[in-house]
Amino acid sequence: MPTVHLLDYVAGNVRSLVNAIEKVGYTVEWVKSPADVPSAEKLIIPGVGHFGHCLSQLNQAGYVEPIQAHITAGKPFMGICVGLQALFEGSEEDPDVKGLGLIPSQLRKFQDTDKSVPHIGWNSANTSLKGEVANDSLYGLRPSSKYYYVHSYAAPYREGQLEKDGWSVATARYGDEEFVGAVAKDNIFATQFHPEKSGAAGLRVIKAFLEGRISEKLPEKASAASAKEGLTRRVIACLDVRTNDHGDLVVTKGDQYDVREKDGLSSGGAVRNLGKPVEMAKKYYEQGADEVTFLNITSFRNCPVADTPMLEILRRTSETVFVPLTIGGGIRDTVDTDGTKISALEIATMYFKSGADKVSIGSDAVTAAEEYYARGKLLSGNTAIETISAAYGNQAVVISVDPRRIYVSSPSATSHHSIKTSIPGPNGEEYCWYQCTIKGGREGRDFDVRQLITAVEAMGAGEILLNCIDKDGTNSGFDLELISDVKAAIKIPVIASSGAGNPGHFGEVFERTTTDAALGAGMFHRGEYTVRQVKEYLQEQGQLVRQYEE
Ligand code: 1PR
Repeated sequence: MPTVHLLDYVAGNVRSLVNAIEKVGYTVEWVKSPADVPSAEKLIIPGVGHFGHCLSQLNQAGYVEPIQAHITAGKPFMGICVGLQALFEGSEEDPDVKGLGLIPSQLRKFQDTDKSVPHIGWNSANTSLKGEVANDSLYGLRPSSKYYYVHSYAAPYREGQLEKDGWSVATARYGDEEFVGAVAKDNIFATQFHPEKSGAAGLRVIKAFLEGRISEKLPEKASAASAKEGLTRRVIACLDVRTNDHGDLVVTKGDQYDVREKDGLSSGGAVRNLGKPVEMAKKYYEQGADEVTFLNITSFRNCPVADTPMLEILRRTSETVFVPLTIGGGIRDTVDTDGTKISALEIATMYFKSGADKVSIGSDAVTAAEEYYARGKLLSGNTAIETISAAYGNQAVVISVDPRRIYVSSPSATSHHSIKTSIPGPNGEEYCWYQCTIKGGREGRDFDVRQLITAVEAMGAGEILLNCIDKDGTNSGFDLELISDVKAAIKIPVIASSGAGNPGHFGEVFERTTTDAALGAGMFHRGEYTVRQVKEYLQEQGQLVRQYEE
């Protein structure tokens, strides 16, 4: 098999890139030291985390010169995400750190006045080719396709500026900001999006780079005429995974977090078994899910951390599922079965190396946020949120919130942030506050969702997975009041979760709130609706969605 050299300089989450490269028929050889670079024919630099962190790592390890020599020698070079950003002179993210300077401009942070930052999700990469080549693709990029982006900083696009220096550019639009999605010149190609996480469209781009197919005619149906610009509505499938009473790992689903079968009026039967995690993830990928989330809802007690069955599930899933994978459950500092202390960062690293792109933190985030307030809103620097986001970037840290409504007769009846609700409580109460819970809803805290989300945003979380115990498994639609209240308080993206029972509920949450994504579980697992049906519905309603590509 032909080979490609991959430089993993931050112990990053490159499993999915390796899988994508292998999927298109190449094998990966690792660049382990600067001395390996000259023997590389094709070189890929993926980028994870902060611009400054990546560039300083490259500098300190002595990679900058060999990379420049590789590029000057005219050998194929590809940069991904921060790997694209490295080509620029510098970034607002870390003004004191220099980029490679091949492109004489700076990266800027997206404005967050009217949109969430980071920019997370599926967006375009439309080439600015003009004239005779206007209908050609650049490294397999198609105007009709969408690609997975996740970043807070971007190179603003100014028409003609890069082109005058011989660069071909593909752009995307986020709100009213147009930015560089990909660039190419001679032997250099770089993408701000993650092709390895962009389904078949992304695999096509990796293959075109590896095969040196810089430009070719676009198939007619993929032409610019069929393209719609902008970020799509993100639809996520969620799999709650746990061991059943026979010790098998199964996908389960609760009603208001109770995952046991109900026998007549009483609960407490067997754990609901809705299928096998790896097979179900693949099925949802093929139905067009934009992301797949696994929640390990029992954290597999009494098992050495390195043998956690979830690692194997991620390894196998990431071989066939080329969209972002999130894993939650048990991400916290812990003591292993042999007494060794293991940090949350080490656990997250194991998950990333097995194919996860993001980790989701539930209980530990509540504890960390409570401590943050107890310290007078001071960061400690050593919480799971802070350590993981420092190493892998904010976008890799999702906070899973498990709130429950507490009804009150008036706002003055509680010290917590409350809302007026259109769904009155059991005694006709017109107000409620949202209580944070831990341990899968088993323990309620004297702490509200507003306190939690503002604290975790300050601590470096990149996204909120907003469940709602009252709505979970009810098929009655999302808690729109909760979602709107959370969206109003923070800038990081929010994934609406709990209560989806049909495609109309997805339409409703995107129509009536500014949520960034919506997640469903039970309605997909029970086979009542497919992810494709949800997307078809959204499209009929005039919402922009990503189409699944074979
Ligand atoms: O606290 O960091 O160890 O993480 C534990 C994780 O496991 C948390 O993310 C928590 O939400 C999750 N979890 C714990 N117990 C349960 C349970 O159900 N007994 N599942 C549980 C939470 C909720 C959603 C669900 C949506 C959509 N699952 O993820 O998928 O509510 O469901 P629907 O569309 O069918 O209504 P830690």
